[in-house]
Amino acid sequence: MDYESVEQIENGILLSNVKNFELKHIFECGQCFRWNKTQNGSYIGVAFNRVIEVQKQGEDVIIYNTDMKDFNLIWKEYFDLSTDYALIKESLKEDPLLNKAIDFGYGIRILNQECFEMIISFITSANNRIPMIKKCIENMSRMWGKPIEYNGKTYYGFPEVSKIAQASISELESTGTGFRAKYIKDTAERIYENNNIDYIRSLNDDECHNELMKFNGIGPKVADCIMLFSMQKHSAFPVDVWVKRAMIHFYLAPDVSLNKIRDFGRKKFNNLSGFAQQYLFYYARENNIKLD
Ligand code: 8HG
Repeated sequence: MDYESVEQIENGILLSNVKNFELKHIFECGQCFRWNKTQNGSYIGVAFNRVIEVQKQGEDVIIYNTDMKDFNLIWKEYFDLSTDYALIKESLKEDPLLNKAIDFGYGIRILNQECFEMIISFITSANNRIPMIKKCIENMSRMWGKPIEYNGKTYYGFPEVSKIAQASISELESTGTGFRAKYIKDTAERIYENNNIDYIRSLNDDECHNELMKFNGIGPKVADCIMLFSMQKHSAFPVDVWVKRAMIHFYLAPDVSLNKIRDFGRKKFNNLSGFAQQYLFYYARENNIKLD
């Protein structure tokens, strides 16, 4: 467990002596799209139809606008607080090449986010840039999500499956998703009809990956992101251009297809592949590494 104790405070909860928890690393490592930094250095985000604000004070973490009930029900798992990241890092650091990436993003934690939201978010992510993906998701939430007030501002929860399934393609396009609008609608319709996310999640990693790829707009990379960020499947190794560059940079892996790099990474890191991928993605993107 990566914190010592938790207590209720006036407008939230306080976690003391939290280890392996850096706000910038967690919220800016590419895994989430609904978190924004405030002027005082805290981050405000929307998840599970709630708005929370997270702040670090020394080794303590304060989560505002919540209570012990929601902490135990939602946030403890959302922030993956029962996982000992020191163990994961120690094990991954046996590989000396990953050291540099881990030292750089030492406070990363994999967030356990909502499946449907991740499915739609990562369909939106295909050939897209993170600031644009964030805008699309914000627009969808504004159009079909539940309004939530916090500190005089209105935020919006991520829409229910039915809302996106029933939206028109042109409405979906108007959120900025472009050619992905029809995939989003089709996938939401199928999930609405079959109600099969829990089933897909219950499958083993390889079967889950195959099943996700049956949806329109979900290829190997998008399926891996969904599995890693919302289904706790840690053998997932999503390879985008940044991870590809990092793998070539660190491992002198040959410049081959994304699928070959995926196989190479999964063999190397096994059930810690997803974590390794996140340290690599963050390192490569923040340092803008290029191949020479
Ligand atoms: O966390 C991520 N890992 C990987 N491998 N790819 C990601 C993550 N987050 C994210 O948005 N992407 C994709 O990378 C979306 C987009 O295609 C690109 C942004 O640099």
